[in-house]
Amino acid sequence: MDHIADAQRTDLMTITRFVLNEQSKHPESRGDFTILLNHIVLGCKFVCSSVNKAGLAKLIGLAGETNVQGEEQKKLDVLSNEVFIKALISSGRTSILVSEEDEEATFVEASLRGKYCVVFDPLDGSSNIDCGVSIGTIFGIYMVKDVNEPTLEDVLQSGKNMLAAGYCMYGSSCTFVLTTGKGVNGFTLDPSLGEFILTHPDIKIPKKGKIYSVNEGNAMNWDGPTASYVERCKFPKDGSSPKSLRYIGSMVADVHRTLLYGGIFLYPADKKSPNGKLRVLYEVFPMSFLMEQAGGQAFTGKQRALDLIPKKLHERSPIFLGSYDDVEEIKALYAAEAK
Ligand code: FDP
Repeated sequence: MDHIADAQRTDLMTITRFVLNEQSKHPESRGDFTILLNHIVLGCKFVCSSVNKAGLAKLIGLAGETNVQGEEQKKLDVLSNEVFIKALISSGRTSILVSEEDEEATFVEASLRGKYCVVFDPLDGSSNIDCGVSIGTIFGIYMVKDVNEPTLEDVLQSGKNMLAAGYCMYGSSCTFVLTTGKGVNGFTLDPSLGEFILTHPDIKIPKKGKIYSVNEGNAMNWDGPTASYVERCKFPKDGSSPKSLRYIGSMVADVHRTLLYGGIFLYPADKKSPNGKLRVLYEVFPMSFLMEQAGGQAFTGKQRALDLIPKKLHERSPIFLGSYDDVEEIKALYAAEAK
């Protein structure tokens, strides 16, 4: 019998225990981050359960957009947004919230204010909901400068100032991936316990990967470096095997696979969308932070992604992220073009 493996199986490292362990290394800490994270985790569990029931709910409500009680059914992304906003405000640890669903930032009223700002996409990849493809929640956390006077500048900061970031993927299992700037750890929801358990400690992305991930339907509008890079993936010049193409079209799922298996995920600029599609604050930054913490890189086509300073809440940026060597290759192509 393998006693060590058995001990690990019965000694469950829940996400709360993991974060409390980290907190105990900082004697000055008052547990605010742990409380905030617990509220984010609660939101994720709610969305996970709603996503799992979505197909069924749709069947029950076949006659239209109403359920059996005759109530109008809220779309999942709207519902998820409401759940996160309420959970984050009630944590008493936030000052400003920026959600993909809301045009304006939410400023928390003074009596409930705390020192953190949270930027998030409550349900990313939502065009995939109806066909059962994995979707997810993405979030990033900043510290407010002055709790008495939060301003938009607290969230319009460079990505390298993020304190923590992560995502929760609602897929064949529900997986929560987190960085607090000291590596990346993955937790899987045990539905029978209702707890996220550490299943992927200290995730490191392979230095080079065998997969590229991009919407090739946009190829006719790509710029030179992106087009040459994808051509090289298919027809390598160094005698190596071509890369495989995998594109789900749901950022959390594509990035999760890239993190675990290696390779590169691209959402480049093109002639129709000169800034790409993905949003800086709650897609590009959190995923770039995770990639760097796992040993990979994230690049915009011009600079390190985390060096960007967004001017607007819902600003977009091209993004190339993944294995260190693969991103290095695309950086070289953009550098050569700039000469
Ligand atoms: P969606 O439109 O389904 O919400 O930013 C949103 C996003 O999905 C990402 O999750 C995904 O990576 C990307 O858009 C897919 O875009 P394309 O359909 O243009 O490939």
